[in-house]
Amino acid sequence: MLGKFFQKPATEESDRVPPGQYLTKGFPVLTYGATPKINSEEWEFKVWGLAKPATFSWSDFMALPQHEFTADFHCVTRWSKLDAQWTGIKVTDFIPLIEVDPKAAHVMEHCYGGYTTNIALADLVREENFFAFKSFGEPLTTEHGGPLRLVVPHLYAWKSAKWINGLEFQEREELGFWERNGYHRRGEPFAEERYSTF
Ligand SMILES: Nc1nc2c(c(=O)[nH]1)N[C@H]1C(S)=C(S)[C@@H](COP(=O)(O)O)O[C@H]1N2
Ligand SMILES: [Mo]
Repeated sequence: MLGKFFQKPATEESDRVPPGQYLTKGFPVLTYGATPKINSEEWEFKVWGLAKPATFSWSDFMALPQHEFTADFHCVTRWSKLDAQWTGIKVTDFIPLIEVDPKAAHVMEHCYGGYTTNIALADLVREENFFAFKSFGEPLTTEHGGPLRLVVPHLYAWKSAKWINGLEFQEREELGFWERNGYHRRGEPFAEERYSTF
């Protein structure tokens, strides 16, 4: 019984829905632990590790080009939301502001509240990835990661860090919070990379 909130995909949408996922028209909130409350004046974003250490303010981010994005969103707990609407800044527009060591191949995403998730540098630096500060035209609510979150549409949504406040560049892969707790290190939904296999 899926109920009225979770539906099997219509045929025209089915190729966009990864195996084992159900569609939701709402936008569930999925947070482990407490929800950190940060206003944009005190908000800071840092890079470190195999990148020249640097700190960015809210106005540094807001000075970057802003775009509208439409992206499908797949949670490993089996809900998917198609066509989520966002306003944000492309990861590829942010990266030129920092100096990344050529040895860097992996990144740890860090967040207010202590959540972490790891991602390969090549999976992070993709044209379609963005830092979102609005959702459906409204400022991103705190529960959905406001003031700013990452969105990585091609991986399960646990890689889309809410309240993101830093990127730690690394040579070797380290595991983030869910990855240390049995989830897959990459998490590609069409390959159903849900759980770690070792
Ligand atoms: N900081 C932080 N980011 C997070 C999470 C979290 O618990 N803390 N949950 C992840 C998971 S499992 C999912 S599915 C999405 C959910 O985003 P939403 O709550 O906006 O739907 O955020 C991801 N980013
Ligand atoms: Mo999730």
